[in-house]
Amino acid sequence: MAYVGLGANLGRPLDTLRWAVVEVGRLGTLRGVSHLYRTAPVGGPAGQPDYLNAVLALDTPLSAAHLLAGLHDIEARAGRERRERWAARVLDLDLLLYDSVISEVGPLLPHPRAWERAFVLAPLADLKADLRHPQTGESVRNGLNRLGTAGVQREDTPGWPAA
Ligand code: PH2
Ligand code: MG
Ligand code: MG
Repeated sequence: MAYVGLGANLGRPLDTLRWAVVEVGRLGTLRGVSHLYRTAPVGGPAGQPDYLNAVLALDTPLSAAHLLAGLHDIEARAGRERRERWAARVLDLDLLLYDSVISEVGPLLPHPRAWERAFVLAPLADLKADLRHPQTGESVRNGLNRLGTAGVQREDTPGWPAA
């Protein structure tokens, strides 16, 4: 199973994320869609709009590298422009986990900051709270308790295909 983080804070984030769920689903078989979260921006320039974040679980025949290429292609088709690091963006798709693969080349796995960000762990906990970090062994639930959920608010949105 692969887990993909979705984020957007420019344009029409809800429409973009809805579209992205369908597009990411075409890279394999969707096994889960988290709730949607409205989250305060972490890092980057001051004054950014809030993000909408979610996480998808995907079974895919693609390798991690091909999956990441597919995610980048979807970002590009959403009109993503790569500017300064952590700048506001139309769509960000992050490969968080790919089975329990640990990799320090190619796609970095697990995503290096996944267990440091409540905007990742809160939606991931909707799908699999007992999932453990392949290196540290910390569960998603414990990581979220450690980080706290300040700035991360579940958004119950009609029509969102939630967990
Ligand atoms: N993504 C970032 C930087 N900061 N903050 C929130 N709330 N949500 C994100 O998805 C996010 C962020 C870099 O990818
Ligand atoms: Mg990101
Ligand atoms: Mg990214």
